Amino acid sequence: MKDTKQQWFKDAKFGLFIHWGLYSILAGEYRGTKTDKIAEWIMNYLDIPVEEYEKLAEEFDPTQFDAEFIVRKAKEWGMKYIVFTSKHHEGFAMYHSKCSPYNVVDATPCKRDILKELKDACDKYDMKLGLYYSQAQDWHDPDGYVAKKDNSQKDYRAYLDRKCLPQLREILTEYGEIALIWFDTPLGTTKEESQEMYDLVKSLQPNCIVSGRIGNGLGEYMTTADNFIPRLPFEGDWEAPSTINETWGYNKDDHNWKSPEELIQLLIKINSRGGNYLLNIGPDGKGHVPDECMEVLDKVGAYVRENEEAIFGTKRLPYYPYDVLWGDLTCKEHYLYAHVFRKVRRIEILNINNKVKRAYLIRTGEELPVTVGKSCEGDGFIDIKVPERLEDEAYYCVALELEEEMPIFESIKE
Ligand code: H79
Repeated sequence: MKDTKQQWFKDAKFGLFIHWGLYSILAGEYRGTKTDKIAEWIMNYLDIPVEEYEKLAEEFDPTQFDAEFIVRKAKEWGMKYIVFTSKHHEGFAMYHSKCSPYNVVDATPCKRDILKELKDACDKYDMKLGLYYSQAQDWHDPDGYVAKKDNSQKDYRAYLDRKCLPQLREILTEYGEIALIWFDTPLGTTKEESQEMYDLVKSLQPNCIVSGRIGNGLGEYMTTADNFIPRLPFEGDWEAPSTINETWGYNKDDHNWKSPEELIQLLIKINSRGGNYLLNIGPDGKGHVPDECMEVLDKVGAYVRENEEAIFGTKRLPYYPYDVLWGDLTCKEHYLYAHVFRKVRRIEILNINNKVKRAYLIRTGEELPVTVGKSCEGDGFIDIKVPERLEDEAYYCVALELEEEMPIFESIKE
């Protein structure tokens, strides 16, 4: 079972992923050829030569990027941490690296240390900042791995010593406290090499969490596959990295945004199974986040903020053999939370052998009538009457304060 030993991570439940790099300038199209694959892979997928791709840096001038605005928004959406791509597979550092001139200060006209801007904003608004770092794939360094290509002639050790390890050292020493390092795609990294990276992170910042994808089983929490979640409650610390549309890096042609309702349901489902939802935005080459994306997140954020007590700090729901058809459940030690996603007149919950002290609508705090009894089939049964004015509404949450501590589904264990 994975354990970060960091209470903030266990409580967080909702985080913001930011994918931003030179690929954001291309926005899914290179010299008239479009990619319908994840847009940050465009260099690899369309075989763009390094000498061509690296010229993009000369165009990087994100006049619309405002770190404080993004951090304020994440806060407003109820998110507890941000993970930012300090270097993606393309190899371009989004901070002022001293060991590779291929970075956002030395190779661009804007000369802005984006990581510094974000970290300052996070500190100002008391937001945790974690960093994505592509440890094995580096399509710019001649000895970095490239997925789906022949890597047999690479001197990976030389790349590790020249770029990966020194850059990890930089991001962990030059920018204050870093909440976590989000490694990705270890490919041919050996167990010893993964261990070396792990030890380096911990020697520089013992409280910095190492994500699931460092490779060779070493991470401190489980990262699910991109856009996948476990079907059942899953023990230990875990996180589901997910997209709002179908790409991580900005793609101007991808307007397939999930609705606020879908995203809220996914968040609650992930939380009820014990995980954190790490939801991605991809700013464009100018640093602007698409308006449609912001509008969707504003609506998700309104639900999250209103019902924060039923999200932040919740625990994995004990295994429960039924889904409720009107919504979903989350819980804490003495609370069960009914997230209502459909219009209903009553909220019925089966198989709860626990006394309910009171039920209240989180939005207003008003108490709702609740009956606890046995169903005709003999199961424990909770029945909450929804106020008439809410019968035509959905997306609200009712809290049940419980007499005894969870777990509560005792009849299932028999
Ligand atoms: O950062 C995001 C992705 O870029 C990264 N993980 C998330 C968080 C990631 N790295 N590798 N993968 C995802 C697997 C990707 C495989 C493929 Fe492809 C990329 C399959 C389709 C696109 C390259 C391009 C190979 C086939 C097409």
